[in-house]
Formats: sequence, structure tokens, C-alpha cells
Amino acid sequence: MIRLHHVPLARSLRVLWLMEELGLESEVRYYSIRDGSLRSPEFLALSPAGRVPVLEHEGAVWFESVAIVQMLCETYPEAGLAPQPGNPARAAYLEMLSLSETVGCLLENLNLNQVFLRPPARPSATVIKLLNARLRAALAAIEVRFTADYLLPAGFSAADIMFAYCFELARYYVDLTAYPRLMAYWAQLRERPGYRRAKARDGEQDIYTQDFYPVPEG
Ligand SMILES: N[C@@H](CCC(=O)N[C@@H](CS)C(=O)NCC(=O)O)C(=O)O
Repeated sequence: MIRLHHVPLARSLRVLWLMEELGLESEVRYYSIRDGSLRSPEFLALSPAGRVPVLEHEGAVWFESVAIVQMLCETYPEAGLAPQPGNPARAAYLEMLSLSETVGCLLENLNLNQVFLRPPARPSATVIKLLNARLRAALAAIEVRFTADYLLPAGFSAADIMFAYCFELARYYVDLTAYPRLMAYWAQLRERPGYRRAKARDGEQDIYTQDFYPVPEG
């Protein structure tokens, strides 16, 4: 039995997509970030920090997207989605997994400041500017990597899966047309049948109410 605990348009999309690439049958249990369901005792028993993704996999319970993605890649090595120890591409692969979470944290902080804060709390324009600049710097670092079709020269890997979630969110904060190679890469990822199947199961997001959140004046 494989069950993913998932919020639409959250990091759990990474696991949903990877499972589609691996051809795994799974059940999805849906939550919302807004309704308190991630703070229920039942959910906290699975995810101590109250976060998605959580994956129940054949009796084991895993949380943290990097760990889950790596565990799945190691459990199903025949798919070849993660360079194994001894492979010279492994360092770049692990760097990309970690960088995807660096970007994930920047996006999470932008979400807090520009989407979730409610009066009387006031977001800081200075903090938003800094976060946005850091996000743009990370996207520029990825943009210059592209000498091949995927993040790793050897081809599609779980590193690409980790970043798709980042691009899905970054477009709410940054004009991605400033990164043409990244745009072409991202368009190609979205064409993958596994990605399309994952998006069909993603569910309706209830995080963003605007198409774009510009950096505030001041
Ligand atoms: N580093 C963790 C971060 C998990 C995380 O923050 N998930 C967000 C959704 S993308 C969440 O569950 N947030 C719940 C909340 O903010 O209450 C991972 O990669 O899994």
C-alpha cells in the first residue's frame, strides 16, 4: 500500500510526479494548508512538523520531500532516476536536490509575506525585496547550467522532478521569461506524460488568489 498525504500545489507534488514516473499505484489523501487539517493529532503522528509530503510506503512512513524522493529512487533503482554512489554525476545530483529546497524555502517565505499574512500583521517590503532578489539569483544560477536538456547532462532525473514544484511557484513572484533556457526546459518537463498524470491528480490549489504578486513599492 502506498499513500501520499498531499496539498495541491505543494512540495508533495514532487512525490506525486515521481510515483507516476515510477509507475507506482498510490492513493492520495488531500489536505489544505488553510483549514488546520495539517495540525490534527492524526496528521502530526505522521508528520511531526505538520508538513506535507508524507508518504506511507509498504508499512513505513516517510516525511520531507528530499528524503522521500531519495528513498523512492533507492527502492526502485531500476528506473535510473538517481545516480548511485560511485557515479561521478552523484555530487551534482545531490547539489540539485538541496538547491531545490533552498529555493523551496525562499518561496515559502514569499508565500508567508505575500499570501498568508493577514492584518494586523504587516509584510515587510524590504524582506520581500531581499527574498525576491535571492529567488532571482537562484533562478539565474539554474539558467546558466543548461548545456543539455535536463539538470544532469546524462538525462532526466529526480533532480528535475524536485525543481518543477519550484517553477510552478516561482512564476507567481518572478517574470520567468527573463530566463529563456529555463523556460524551454520547464516547458519540456511539463510535456512528460508522468507530469501530466501527476497534475491531473494534483487537485485544486487554494493558496494563490492572484496570477502574480509583484514586489511592493517602498
Ligand atoms: N523541507 C520540507 C518542507 C515541507 C513543507 O514546508 N511543506 C509545506 C507545503 S509546500 C507545508 O506542509 N506547509 C504547512 C504549513 O505551512 O502549515 C520538505 O521538503 O518536505
